[in-house]
Parts: sequence; C-alpha cells; structure tokens
Amino acid sequence: MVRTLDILVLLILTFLACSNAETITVKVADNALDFNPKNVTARKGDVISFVFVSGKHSLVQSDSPGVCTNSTSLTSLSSGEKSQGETYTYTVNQNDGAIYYFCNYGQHCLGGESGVINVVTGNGGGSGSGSNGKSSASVNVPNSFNFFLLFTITLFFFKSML
Ligand SMILES: [Cu+2]
Repeated sequence: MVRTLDILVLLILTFLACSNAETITVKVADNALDFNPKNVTARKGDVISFVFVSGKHSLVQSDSPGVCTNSTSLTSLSSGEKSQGETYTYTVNQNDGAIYYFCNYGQHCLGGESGVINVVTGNGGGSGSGSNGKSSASVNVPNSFNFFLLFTITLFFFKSML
C-alpha cells in the first residue's frame, strides 16, 4: 500500500518536472492601438495570454511582420472579436520561427496594432520582451526548480527500494 503511494507521488513529481510551460501576458491596446509587449519570446507549449485592456479588437495571424492581411496558411492564432476585460489564450504549437499577428478590427492594424511571438527551442519558460540576456536569466529559475524536483524524485526512488 505504501509502495503504491510512493509510485503515485513519483509520477506526479515527474509530471511537474516535465511541464515547465510558462504563461506570457500581452496587453492589447494598453495605451494606444498596440500590444504591450509588442515582441515576446516563447517556447513550444507556452501560453500567450492576450488581455484586452480597452476597446474592441480581433487578433489574426499574418505571414510577415507588420502586414495587415490574414495568413495564407491555416491560422491557429485567431481571437475573434473581443472587448475590454476579455482574455484570449493561445498555446504555442511550433518548435521555432516567428508568429506574426495583427488586429483586423477596423483600421487598427494600419495604426500600428501588430506584434510578434518569437518561438525558440529549448527547455524552460519563455519571457516577456527585452534583450536575449534577460530571457536567458529568467530561464534559470525553472531549471533550478526542475533540478529540485528531480532530486526529490531520486530520493523517493531510493526510498521505495528499501
Ligand atoms: Cu485593435
């Protein structure tokens, strides 16, 4: 009975160690027709949480930066029309490359309402905007947390061997 419990705890800890997805918040029309931050770095599995701060907007993926036409490929990023106070979450489902998006509500895109999600490979969570140096610094936190989890898992493993 005790052994079964140990295995259960082991499984839960392993799951926690493997799922290090991060949620990145992007404010829509925080101050003007724009995104804050306009550029984010993310990894596959990370969740981009678009928070609609003011007005009405509709986010759609495009094929190039700053372009105001819908992507020709099947677009997975499409919020539909959202109003102030609403949130749209998008889960990154690619290993690398850039996901360009814009607001196709009214003439918002022509006013500069476009942004990009830069998808990078590797473990650890993503980061908000800023330099590459900053993003690598924030990656260290989940990595040390994972080390702690793996250490605990190892302890449980040896405990169950006794
Ligand atoms: Cu808009």
